[in-house]
Amino acid sequence: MDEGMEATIGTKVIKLDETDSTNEYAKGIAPEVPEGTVVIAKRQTAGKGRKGRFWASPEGGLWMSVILKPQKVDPRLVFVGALAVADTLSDFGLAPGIKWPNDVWVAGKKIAGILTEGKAGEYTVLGIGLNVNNPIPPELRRDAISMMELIGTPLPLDRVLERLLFHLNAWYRIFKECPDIMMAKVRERTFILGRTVRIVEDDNVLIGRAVDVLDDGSLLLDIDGQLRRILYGDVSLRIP
Ligand code: BT5
Repeated sequence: MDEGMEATIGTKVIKLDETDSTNEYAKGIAPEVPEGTVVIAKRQTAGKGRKGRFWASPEGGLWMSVILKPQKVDPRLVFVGALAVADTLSDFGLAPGIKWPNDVWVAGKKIAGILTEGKAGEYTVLGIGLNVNNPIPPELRRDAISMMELIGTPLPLDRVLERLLFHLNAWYRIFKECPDIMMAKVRERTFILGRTVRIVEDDNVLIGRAVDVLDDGSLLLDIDGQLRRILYGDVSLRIP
């Protein structure tokens, strides 16, 4: 594909009132649609996080999936989403931080989550859930927050989407041209560095100090003076 033909994220946007999960919908159409196609739903009836965890998706939030067709599957694509969300939040005057590997937090609470899924050699679906004007279910209120709650007034969802698409395009381009530049920004935006964290992977728990995010996207952990690389996967990171 030559420069002039480069796909733009959001040229084609499929807007739905309701679907089970925009990631599922996007995976269903991915082979037939051009790269950059976006699926967005007002509400999801079965919004999901990693490992099939539940993602609360009532009306008012931004629930969307971007269909990408990179040359090869790269776990660092999740950071294209995290950085674009973080830049969008900054545009609205908020101070976001990335919680490796796939969350964006503001004021000590989760405001967005990213879920990438794909089929090797064919497509990657970059799912983004951002709490904008939606209510947060009571059981999540201790750990989750919305833009409306932080800013004190509802926001025009279209405007948030427009900023997000702008930043997604910018970061996807940087990712393709020079992923190390993207990773430098991830490092800058990652708020857990220097802190003690708990990594939970199935039954295995590791406690250590988060030292760095490496260029391949992994997290460097200092466990009692021993450095250990934690690969991006289905690990959860908690702050004790
Ligand atoms: C994630 O998973 O954070 C990825 C979430 C991706 C959601 C988007 S929405 C559009 C697209 N379509 C989908 O079906 N999914 C994507 P994970 O790291 O596993 O975190 C899940 C955990 O976040 C849950 O177990 C809850 O504790 C918490 N959670 C659920 N809903 C939330 C919400 N609305 N805001 C903040 N935290 C939430």
